Amino acid sequence: MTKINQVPREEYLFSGHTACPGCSAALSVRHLTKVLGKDTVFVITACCFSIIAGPIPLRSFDLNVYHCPFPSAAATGSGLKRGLQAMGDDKTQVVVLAGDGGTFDIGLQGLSGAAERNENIIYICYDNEAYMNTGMQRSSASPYGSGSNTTPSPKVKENPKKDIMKIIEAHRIPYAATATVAHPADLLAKFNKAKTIKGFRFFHLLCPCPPGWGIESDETIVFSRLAVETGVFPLYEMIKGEQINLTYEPESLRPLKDYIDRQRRFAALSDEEIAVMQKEVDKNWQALLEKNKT
Ligand SMILES: Cc1ncc(C[n+]2csc(CCOP(=O)(O)OP(=O)(O)O)c2C)c(N)n1
Ligand code: SF4
Repeated sequence: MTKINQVPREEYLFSGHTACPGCSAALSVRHLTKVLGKDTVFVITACCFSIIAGPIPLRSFDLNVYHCPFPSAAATGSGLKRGLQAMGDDKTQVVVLAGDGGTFDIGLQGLSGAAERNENIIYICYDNEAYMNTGMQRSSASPYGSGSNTTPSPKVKENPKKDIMKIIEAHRIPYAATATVAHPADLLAKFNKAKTIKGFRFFHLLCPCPPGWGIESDETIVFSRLAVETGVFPLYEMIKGEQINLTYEPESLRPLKDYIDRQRRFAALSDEEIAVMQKEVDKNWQALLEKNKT
């Protein structure tokens, strides 16, 4: 299933859930549930999805959801999967769903442990590049130059974004991939592939967030696409931490400014600072092209 008209019609994330209008994280996970189907249980750490899933007795997922403390998501998912297997259930997919705060920062140790043990779970990091649920504080996934409530303009974030895929690469897990909802066929193909693989599988989903990024609610797809077209967020998959396959390659990269402009979080950036960022994007893109095996 790689064509958008082949997406299953079943819905496992009901409309009327409490994500903000235009939330690309909710849309990505809606696609994921359609691919994985009913034999799925989500482990959700504190993040926007704790709210989107709904407080008991309300629910927006037609799937089992297990809420866990912030740092323990990957460990909780691992235990749940092993428990299911001990009961003879091999088919239920255990999916950890965590934001960038829960992944890059607070859950990194548990994530590394589960990846190193090659636990048989899928870990989804939806990266909106800040702690959005608690009012937009910077995380280690926030890009250099971005404003947030803890890095208010004009003293915006001075450190570069942590490269989570390089950390994952070091664990040599069976499958890891980047994806965005702007390329739904690519996203679905990767979810489908992950479904057929055993062991630890990791997804890094870039998820533009209208209130956090200062964009309109109908622009999340636009900015997802611009992130890919400018080389800020390349689409690729990684097999066993060795083989890297670019799954989409723009004919030529668009200037970074096209992506930066119109996002309120970057409003304080000067042209000189954008030029520094452009150099970094170009360097990372070249390094990826050299590793690309397709
Ligand atoms: C150990 C711990 N520290 C802090 C919090 C408060 N908290 C709840 S949600 C959240 C932000 C989560 O950010 P992220 O993981 O990026 O997900 P997002 O909110 O962006 O969806 C924080 C800090 C908590 N629940 N537990
Ligand atoms: S704050 Fe951002 S990530 Fe959270 S629900 Fe709203 S749009 Fe989605």
